[in-house]
Amino acid sequence: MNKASFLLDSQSARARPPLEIHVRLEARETSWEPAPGNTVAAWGYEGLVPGPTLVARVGDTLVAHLVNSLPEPTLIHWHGLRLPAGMDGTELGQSPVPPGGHFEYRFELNDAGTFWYHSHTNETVQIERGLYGALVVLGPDEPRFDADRLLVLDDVKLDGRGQIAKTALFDRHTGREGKVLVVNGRTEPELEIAAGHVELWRIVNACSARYVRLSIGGRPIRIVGSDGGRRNEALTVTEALITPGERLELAIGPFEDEGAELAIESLPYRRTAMKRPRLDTWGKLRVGPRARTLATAPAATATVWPLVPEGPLTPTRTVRLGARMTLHGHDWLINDRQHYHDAPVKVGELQIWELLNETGMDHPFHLHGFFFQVVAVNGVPVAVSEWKDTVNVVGKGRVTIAFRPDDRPGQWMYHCHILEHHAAGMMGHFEVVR
Ligand SMILES: [Cu+2]
Repeated sequence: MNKASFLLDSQSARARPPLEIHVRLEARETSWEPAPGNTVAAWGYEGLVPGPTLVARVGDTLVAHLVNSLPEPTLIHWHGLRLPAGMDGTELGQSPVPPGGHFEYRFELNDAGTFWYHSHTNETVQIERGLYGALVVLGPDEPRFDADRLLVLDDVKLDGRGQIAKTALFDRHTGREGKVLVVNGRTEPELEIAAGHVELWRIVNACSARYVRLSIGGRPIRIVGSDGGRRNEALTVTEALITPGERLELAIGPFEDEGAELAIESLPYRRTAMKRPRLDTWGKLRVGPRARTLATAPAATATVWPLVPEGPLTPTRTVRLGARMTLHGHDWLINDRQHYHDAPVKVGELQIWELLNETGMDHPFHLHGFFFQVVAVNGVPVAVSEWKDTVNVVGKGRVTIAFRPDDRPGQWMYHCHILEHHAAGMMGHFEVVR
């Protein structure tokens, strides 16, 4: 185990007027040492894996200068951000930035929460090699925790020479999972929390396909936030599923037993019949000497009002997640098509989409640019208390989501966040029109 802190400097940004934050994100070849003694050829923003952690406040303007020093085109997608369509960083809104080219992303940060940025070109290669990073946006009235930590989870698949393995045919079907588990780019971190302390942990699942059913030694933990910031009320659990693309904000502690060692692990989860579920260890949390807590109650800071009134739900659209066998393996489909061209939606018009999974495998559904509410699962209404941009749809399952597009017309997309499924066609695009 390697001692780590993963502390986020969330204090300095807290009490200051809104700023324009300028960052340079050069995508370039670099070397990365995920495990001690194992250096791999990687791609990183500013040569780092993950890329620089960006910390900002609601009301700030982020100006990110992408410089492409890779041998192939690239783009940066700002996952979860409500920004103009032209800044979303997909090939729908801009041309890929060629080698030697550059692009300036500029947008205001409207929402507090834990977000991430990543390549949106040839993702199965570019994200796997390290082109991702976190963006944390602080709100005006953040509750106080004894520590604010960021844990970006990723898995890396190495070949026999200890280098990042090439894409295999099987990856296209099941999604790529690697045996090397890294948190903020490092294996086996060991963290310490003082007995009596309550910390905020922001978790990002940056894996290509791996589902994380997170457990901290089986202890009760409280979910205080999700993709779109804080929940209405904290939800106490002993495990939490985080699918690729999703984020969770957790209140960890207080633990009373000084000296205890808790495993940070993911419990077995069966997302497909093709993979045997297994327990994986990400790291360790040691309970250190007792210290006085300064944390305030982490509870309810958000007021998330349900978009849809109680009563029967009539979907405005059905999005079917499907697959078909082909000569080169599987194609992954939306409404029987690869890269489905969906109908436009109108600014201000309530959208109720039924996501219908026709396959036997789970798919994490990601909508670009707009937060949604999960209003029903398998037709059964659920209480709304959070905003999401990525939601798991279990094999043969049905999830109903609702959102109301605000005035940001343009081309947008949704897709499965298992990167290989997205690449193999499980993606749709639609226009938001006035
Ligand atoms: Cu999928």
